Amino acid sequence: MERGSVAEREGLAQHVQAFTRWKQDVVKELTRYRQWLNANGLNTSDLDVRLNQALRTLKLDRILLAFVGEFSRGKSEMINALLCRHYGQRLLPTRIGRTTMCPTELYYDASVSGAYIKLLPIQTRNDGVRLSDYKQQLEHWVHLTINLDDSASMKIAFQEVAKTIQVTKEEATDLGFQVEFLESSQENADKVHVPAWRHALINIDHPLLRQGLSIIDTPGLNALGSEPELTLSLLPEAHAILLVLSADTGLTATDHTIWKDHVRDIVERRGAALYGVLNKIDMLWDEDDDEKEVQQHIQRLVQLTAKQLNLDTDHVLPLSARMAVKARLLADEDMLKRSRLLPFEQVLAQSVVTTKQKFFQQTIVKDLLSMVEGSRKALTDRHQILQADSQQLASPDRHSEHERVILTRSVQQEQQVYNRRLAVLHAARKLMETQLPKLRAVAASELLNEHIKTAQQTASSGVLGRGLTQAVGQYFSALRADMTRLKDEVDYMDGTVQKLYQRYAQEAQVEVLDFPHLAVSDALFELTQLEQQAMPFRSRLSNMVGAQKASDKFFTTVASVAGEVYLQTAAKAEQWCKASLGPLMQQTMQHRSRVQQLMEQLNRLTHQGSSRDQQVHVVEEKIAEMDKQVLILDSIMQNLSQGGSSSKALVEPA
Ligand SMILES: Nc1nc2c(ncn2[C@@H]2O[C@H](COP(=O)(O)OP(=O)(O)O)[C@@H](O)[C@H]2O)c(=O)[nH]1
Ligand SMILES: [Mg+2]
Repeated sequence: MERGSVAEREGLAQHVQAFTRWKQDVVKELTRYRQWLNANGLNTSDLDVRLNQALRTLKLDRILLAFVGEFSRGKSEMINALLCRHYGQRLLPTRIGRTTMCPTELYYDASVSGAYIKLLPIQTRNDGVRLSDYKQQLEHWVHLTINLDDSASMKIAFQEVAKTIQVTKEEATDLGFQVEFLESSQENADKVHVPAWRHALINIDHPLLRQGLSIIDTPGLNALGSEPELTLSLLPEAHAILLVLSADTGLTATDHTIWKDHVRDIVERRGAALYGVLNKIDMLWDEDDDEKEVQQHIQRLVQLTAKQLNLDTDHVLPLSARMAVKARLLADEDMLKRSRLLPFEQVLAQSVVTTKQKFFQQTIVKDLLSMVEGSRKALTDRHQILQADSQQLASPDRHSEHERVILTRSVQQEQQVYNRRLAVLHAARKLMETQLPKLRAVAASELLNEHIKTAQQTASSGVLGRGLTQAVGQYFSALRADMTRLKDEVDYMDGTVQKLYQRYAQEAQVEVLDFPHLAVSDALFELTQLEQQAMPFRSRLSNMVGAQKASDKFFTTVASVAGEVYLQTAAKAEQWCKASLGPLMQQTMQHRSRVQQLMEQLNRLTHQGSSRDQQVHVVEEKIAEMDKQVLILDSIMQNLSQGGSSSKALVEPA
């Protein structure tokens, strides 16, 4: 057990823990429901796919916090403040000057044993392979084991992350760095220091990380500018971005550039929560300063920063990371309070954890509830029929011949309706089969490769710098043109599907069902945003002398990040096309089981040879069994909508 005051118990760790428990509860109910479906022979492939998807989303779910800012703003110290209580010591080394120039990810992976640091050599930038691909090939990384019980060995391991190597200025440019911002070598005037590692992955067992929190610590501006993938694809995955500033300087020109070129558009594109953190507020106190004046000064700083970053004032958080670390290590509540760490943690918890839980409630839980409700409805329908059966059996003056005639007629009628439903469904399926190739023709990997090739030709034929700008522009136009065609196809199909559903409803004399829709416009928006995000890199590279290699690599990165959006959308369109008839299929199947039930009933009536008592008994047993099943579903529904059986929900159910 960790030590902890009342205040500590309201911190980030507790929120994250409660959220994890909540997710586990949802998984538990989902599993119960699946078992129920299987036990009752009611699992369809359509339902199973939906359940599996939900399960995967819940299990893989992580909360990602990204720390962004110029070096020495105290990002590493802030991460220490979040994590140090558990270890009783600082985790990351903090130093004055350009220390960690290597982006670092901290997480816990339960599938491997032992803490480690994995380091990707900086030279791998030369081979044009994306970081995300290297993450799949861990054999290319240098592996260091860390011993969390031995602080000296930990220090050495973490210091390795900050190691630099000396390369010539040309080599540094090829690697994408702006030479004028690099430290020169003491021994050789032609050489400069660059970080030895391109990226670090740190796997450690910490309660917060164990619960699914991951942290990205990014280096300053020059390192961000030299690895476009961070801005274009890693940071956009974050749920909250913390732009770390120093309270003693406020927003500087470099801070502003980081915000403008690397943060602002991500927030627009992905809707991540953005916070400005004013660190080092302890520097605002002098021995004899009046407390009230200092607080007022902090408040003014908060307001100014909020205005500069276009944020609400409650998104600017004053903090002293150094004080917070000290306070946690000494368990000094007073100091902890002055450090303002807990309000900071609470805001994070509120914005990330609560928002996520709400999102899950509105998507996965809602979807689950509607599935369970569907099953319950099917059960109660059957229940009614059985009840009618049982009443008939029990009534003393039954005219079984008359009943049989009526029942036979209704079986025939239902069978006809079923056949009509099936006919519409078959026609619909055929239509979708002919549509699928049309979707594939407007957006596919072969087309994407063509666009890349054409743009690469433009890049190499143009004047340096200009060529790159033209190539990127041309590439994005081509992608957008395909996406627009895809959108037209999807919209057209959506209309067709709508008509099919109407025809089906007419034939079956039921209400028109709702079906899933797909918004390709989201992808179009994302492409536009991505192109905008690539803009600062383009101008930076065209201003860099001798940056041909860096330009080529930049294009490869942009092309592949945008290509992912393109291919994912094409895949989604295909999935959508296949899934759009799901509700029709499910209803048709339900109708089939209704016809079967009526037939069973008819059967019972025809074979009245067995004693009436026996029949009554069989039906009543069935009803009792069904009542039990309804109760199980009710309890699943109740647990789901109340936020789990064992834990207290963080937010009110939607
Ligand atoms: N006074 C003061 N110094 C801090 C604070 N947080 C960090 N520092 C110092 O600022 C320097 C840089 O910190 P570090 O965490 O390495 O910054 P990073 O480069 O942004 O990761 C170190 O000397 C830290 O001790 C703080 O809250 N107050
Ligand atoms: Mg650092």
